Amino acid sequence: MNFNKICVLGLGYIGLPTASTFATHGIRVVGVDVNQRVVQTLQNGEIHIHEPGLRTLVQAALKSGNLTIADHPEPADAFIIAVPTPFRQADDSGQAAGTPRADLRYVISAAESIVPHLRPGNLVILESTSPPRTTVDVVAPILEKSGLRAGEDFYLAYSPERVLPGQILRELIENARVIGGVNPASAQAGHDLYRVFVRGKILQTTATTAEMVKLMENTTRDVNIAIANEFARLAERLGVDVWEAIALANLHPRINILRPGPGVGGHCISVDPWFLVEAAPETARLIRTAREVNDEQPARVVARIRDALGDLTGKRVAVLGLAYKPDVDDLRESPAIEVAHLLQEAGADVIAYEPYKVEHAVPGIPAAPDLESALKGSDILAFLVAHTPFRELRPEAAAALTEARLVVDTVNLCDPAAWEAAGFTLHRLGVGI
Ligand code: SAJ
Repeated sequence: MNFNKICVLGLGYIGLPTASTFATHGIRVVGVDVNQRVVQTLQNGEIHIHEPGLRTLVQAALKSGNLTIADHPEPADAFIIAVPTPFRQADDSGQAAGTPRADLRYVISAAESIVPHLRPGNLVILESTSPPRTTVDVVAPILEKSGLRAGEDFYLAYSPERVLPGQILRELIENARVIGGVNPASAQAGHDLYRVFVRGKILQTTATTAEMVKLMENTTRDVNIAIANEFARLAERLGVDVWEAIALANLHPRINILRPGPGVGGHCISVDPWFLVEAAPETARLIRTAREVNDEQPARVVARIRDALGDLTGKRVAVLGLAYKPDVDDLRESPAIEVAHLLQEAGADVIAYEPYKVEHAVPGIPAAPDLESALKGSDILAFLVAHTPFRELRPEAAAALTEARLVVDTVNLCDPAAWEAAGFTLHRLGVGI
């Protein structure tokens, strides 16, 4: 199949790089977003999200004339839906109390907006991470309101995005891509579209398998992080240094234990496993427990800070790092922010320093303009993200900036001997005494 023009609905972390990459590969692309601010920002040649290399790519795509930005779809050969699928707590849906459910309203309204433009022979691809069966049970019936039949009159497929924030542009092109069609012809049409720029393998399967693949990937990572966090708790109980134990265990050729930490953040791994729990709560028991273990980590970090400091009332805590993982500026679903809020609830006076987003503007969390202002007057330093600037901080330099001599290290970035030699007492997550 040949594609001259495509419409990408949703210009976020996935839609914008995808739209721009198609455009720089010679396809005419209409990038659609319902948010007027996003539309205007892009029309002015600016971008609203941070990702290395994205600004240059978007500007090249706009300059080529192949990428245009609009607030509604128009007729095209293919439509790609890349809108968010957040999750919300259960309501009266009959799910066990507290089981978050996928919120499909953006997927539904994007599919509805395509209906008036859908023509025989078109291809529609859903990329948003979704509960299994969404493509066949939710998206197909909406598109069929056009009078056309999915798989017969138009092609319909699911293709998960698997790119790592911070490396999106490279991984978009190089990663293997899974395309699941509602029938083989739809998977083939999806293959033909992504072949335009994907250099990795393109593997064809069914739509529901492709949905499941994506959820299994992120769930596996979540469960693996949960076991690392559980090992850290056991190590604290048993008087073991979990970091040393993990390093030794990982010498085994078939073992790769991940890193414990203050919790699992970001908009994917902390969300996607719930889509499997939602699909079969009575079956997805391990998955639910792993989610709960990881979600408890921020409270455990606060408990460690309390162990070090005693009553937190009025104590000044330098929260070092707010991003959801090292060396990114993305604060979405960040466990570090939850730690900051829990500290405040316990009466602490929190000052946060995020080197990649100095003016972070998280409501209620005061931002230090630099490390010096964060450290000055603090009673304790809490390292919550293993950012490179923190890794490179020399303990003598830190000691010169603050009277505080207590450090809580939740990400194993402090060399214990060096920090202790500089006069600090170190409390390390996952290290028992
Ligand atoms: N984390 C740990 N310990 C570890 C590894 C990670 O606590 O050993 C934490 C991080 O600090 C962070 C969270 O887990 O808070 C998630 O970070 P991540 O780097 O594991 O993953 P994401 O969310 O940035 O990207 C993931 C990737 N999925 C997998 O690696 C299976 C990416 O390929 C997906 O495209 C992305 O989710 C997504 O959009 O679904």
